[in-house]
Amino acid sequence: MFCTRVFLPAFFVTLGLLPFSIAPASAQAKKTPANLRDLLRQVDAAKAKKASKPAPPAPSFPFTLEAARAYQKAYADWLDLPLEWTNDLGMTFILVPPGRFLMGSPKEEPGHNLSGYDESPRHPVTLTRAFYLCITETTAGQFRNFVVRTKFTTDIEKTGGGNAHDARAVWKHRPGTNWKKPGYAAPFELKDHHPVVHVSHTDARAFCQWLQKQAGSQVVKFDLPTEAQWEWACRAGSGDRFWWGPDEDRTGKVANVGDRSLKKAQPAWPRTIMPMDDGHAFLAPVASYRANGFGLHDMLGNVWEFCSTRFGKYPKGPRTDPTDGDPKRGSAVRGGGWSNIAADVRCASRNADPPHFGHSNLGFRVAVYVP
Ligand SMILES: [Ca+2]
Ligand SMILES: [Ca+2]
Repeated sequence: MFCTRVFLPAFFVTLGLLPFSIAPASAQAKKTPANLRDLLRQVDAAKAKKASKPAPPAPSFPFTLEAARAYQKAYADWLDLPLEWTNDLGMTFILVPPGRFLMGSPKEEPGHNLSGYDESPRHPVTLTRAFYLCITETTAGQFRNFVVRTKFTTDIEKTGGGNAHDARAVWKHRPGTNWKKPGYAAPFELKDHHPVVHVSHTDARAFCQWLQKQAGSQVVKFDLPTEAQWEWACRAGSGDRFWWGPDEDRTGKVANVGDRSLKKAQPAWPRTIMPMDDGHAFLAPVASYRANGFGLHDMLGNVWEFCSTRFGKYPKGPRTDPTDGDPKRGSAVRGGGWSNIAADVRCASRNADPPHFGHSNLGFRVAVYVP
């Protein structure tokens, strides 16, 4: 189930003709996966029921990929909620259980604070509630469906273009770029299953609000993850630089980063690149790379992801369910993208962007909160 890739036929998505009960093709052969209506029914039933036994304890951090999967499954069973479910747009959400972890990175971690956004001090964070997180970044096809149905105009379209790299990796305002035309400096054909880019934090939130309206229920809440939820979900038990361990990837199988494929497409790219060929110079179709311990793809790499909360300096002490950092700073963005190397694509790497900013390596992922 951790390899589930569910994409709607481009035809339906492009025309906005989304049958209400369409089941993802890959799932039809097997057992029908839970959908939003199943989730709402189970949330209702779970609310009426009293817990007969205590919640499964979170493994002590750090923990292994196997422990992450076992705990996640046990927690979903305990809540009497589906481990994963898929909405009518083909977005699959998986349960991320609560727990305690160390957020940020130690000073000796290679790449620590490289972007100028402070990852210190590493501090304990407790998340008290389970939530669902989409196993992939939001795709261009999913976003197109929203645009077609609501006649939505993105911030970047309003301002005539977003930010994109030129052939020499200088990123600047590029007139005419938008979510349909990412504006890469070498040939690229945007497909429905690529992550959407050139969307602002405001646009991402509008998409979540539309999903909320489509759900026809206020029982569950669609939003972006908080920065702390994002890092806990990305780590999936890992206390290392990456969710797969302490070492930079050399296989090209776990994250889409700035590598030899990028250099081949853009020979004048002056920045350091990763030594492997991961197969994608720019955006990769979502879920092209291996999932982490919680079954989430591309938490590191492909596109940076907006969080719901604002960037801010970390406190010295422990925190529980942290929300906004500094209200004067931009929204936290996480995970690094196709143009970055390992130092920027770590579990603790941070960045921040203002509410109407968009870029060709910046997208988002949706979270769903259950009562
Ligand atoms: Ca790449
Ligand atoms: Ca990502």
